[in-house]
Amino acid sequence: MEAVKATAEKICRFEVQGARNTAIAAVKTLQMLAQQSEAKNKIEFLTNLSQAQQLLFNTRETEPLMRNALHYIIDQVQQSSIQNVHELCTLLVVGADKFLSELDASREHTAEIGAKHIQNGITIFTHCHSSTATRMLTKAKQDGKNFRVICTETRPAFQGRITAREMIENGIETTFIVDSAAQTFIPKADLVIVGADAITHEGNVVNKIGTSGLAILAYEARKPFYVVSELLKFDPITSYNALEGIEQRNPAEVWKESPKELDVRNPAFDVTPSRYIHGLICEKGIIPLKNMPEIMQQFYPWLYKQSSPNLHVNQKTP
Ligand code: RUB
Repeated sequence: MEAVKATAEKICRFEVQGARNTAIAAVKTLQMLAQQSEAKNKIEFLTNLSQAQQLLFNTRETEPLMRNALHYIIDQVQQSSIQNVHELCTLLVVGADKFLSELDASREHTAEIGAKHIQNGITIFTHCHSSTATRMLTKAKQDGKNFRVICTETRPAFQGRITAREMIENGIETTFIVDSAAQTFIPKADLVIVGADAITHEGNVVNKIGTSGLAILAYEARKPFYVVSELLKFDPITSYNALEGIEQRNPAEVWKESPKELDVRNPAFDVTPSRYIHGLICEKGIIPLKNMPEIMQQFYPWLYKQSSPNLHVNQKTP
């Protein structure tokens, strides 16, 4: 369990950052746990997996991709008739590999779809660091498109710097701004593209704090606002009337030694209503967010058949 704790700490400290990287790190850690398992029988093996799952789930509240991935992989072991621990380990490792390669294929496909829609000469505004969004922009650049990017620094943890570095390393002309300059710069952009941490049954998108304000600014400036994300960021619990929880991070990230009397808040994410979003660029094409429930039922029906869909208890958004 030490390796699981180490991964959990890295996720909490942002050493692993972004929904996709978080899910990948969690899946790989579960694989490692299975490979090193000393469980004597299936019950013990499943108990170890479930303890690891809880530790990883507790790292970040707003990460349905990680929850969906671990549910999917553990459910396969749980539902199998195999009793031999060694064979169960193989089942888990193979299942996890398959999940990771499908996730990879889905990002590549998403990037191809999105890149086709980037026109020469445009300026794209983005926020925070989404590996899915940066992959799409890099793909467009590799396809020979010339465009500019404006990215926010993304307080308090400055993940926008990761985006800015990645963009210039790929030869994309990039302008870097403080978050509060968004209103000045969105009118200069042609479109806004952000990633997602969670997508709800209603088609609302949860992403890094500040995203919903950008969507409203884009709406006022009459600039299209797109989300680029794997469909598996969809959170099935939102189909059962639960709200997506919003991770509240340590206030010290905002102000290290703030006055004791001061109430410093640090919500990691906010919710952008689907009405501000022109479309979701995903592995199945560019889809209207209001169609999420039907699309998920069609392509990922297993999401609704998880053995423990209520493991994660949601809180109300702030
Ligand atoms: C990162 C963030 C990203 C999404 C999508 O927040 O909001 O836009 O996670 O990223 P944090 P990806 O830095 O708090 O994790 O496309 O890589 O899944």
